Amino acid sequence: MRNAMDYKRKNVQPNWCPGCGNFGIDAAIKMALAKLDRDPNQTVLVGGIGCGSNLPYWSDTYGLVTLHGRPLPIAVGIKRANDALQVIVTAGDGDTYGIGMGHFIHAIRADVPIVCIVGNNGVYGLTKGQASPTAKRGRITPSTPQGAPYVPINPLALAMAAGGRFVARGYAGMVPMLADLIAEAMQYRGFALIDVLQPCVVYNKNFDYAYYQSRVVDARASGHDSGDKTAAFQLALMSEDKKIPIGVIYKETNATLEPVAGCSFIEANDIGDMQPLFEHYSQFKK
Ligand SMILES: Cc1ncc(C[n+]2csc(CCOP(=O)(O)OP(=O)(O)O)c2C)c(N)n1
Ligand SMILES: [Mg+2]
Repeated sequence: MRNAMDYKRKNVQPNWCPGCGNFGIDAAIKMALAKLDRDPNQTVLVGGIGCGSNLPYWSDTYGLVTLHGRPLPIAVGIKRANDALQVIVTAGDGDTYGIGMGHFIHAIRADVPIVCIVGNNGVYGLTKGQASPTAKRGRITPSTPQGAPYVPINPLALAMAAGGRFVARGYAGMVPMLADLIAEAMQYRGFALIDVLQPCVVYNKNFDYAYYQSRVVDARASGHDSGDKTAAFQLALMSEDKKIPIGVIYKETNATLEPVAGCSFIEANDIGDMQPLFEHYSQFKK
């Protein structure tokens, strides 16, 4: 059996600020991989650009740090090419819900079995604290000196509205629980979103560990039925001022829906399948 340290890349240390919530996410991913004894050679972490997106650098698995907003289509491509791989996206809220929003919606619709872990810190951490799409309205940041003017994105409600079948919220300050959540997502045969409350102790000081610690509530332990989509929407739409439900919010268990994993086009190495296409293209040759 492997342990979490086996997935840590040797001789490199994360460049995150002391106290960054990404340390908790990083530890939880490695604990989840160990819990399921995943082979590092069959595991691919894919990041975009940002602090959370750098996570593949510190991991002794396969990994890519790609382009801002683009880890999802790349991860979907990897999984379609080789369904045996455990593919995990680690990216920020700016990356996923801002520049990558179109990909987010369509990756959910594609329902390819990958795990998408989003570090939701309310800011663009790497570029020094501008408001992200989840920033509360009125928040003063370097890019919003008069207060963030837009309505914040609700990632969980949005994911369910797009057809998401595994929609969860984690908290970076409760690592063993987050590890269990990630392990559950890793075993799900469909696209799995885990939006993680991730304190950025440098650029979003009001939303620190103390803030979340006093508000997070384990949804299932409090009686939530994660198979009930209406109840799940109610939790997702709940005001977060006093209580914030965490854990699996919605999980569709309808086994009749077979996700689209693997891609017959790539598997088709028999030229016979491709013949009509080649013939069609050959008429455009010079
Ligand atoms: C196309 C493009 N636009 C903008 C940037 C600059 N940039 C780098 S990281 C980043 C935001 C990162 O925020 P988030 O995804 O929330 O990650 P965090 O650093 O908070 O973990 C931006 C705007 C970029 N690298 N590429
Ligand atoms: Mg961010």
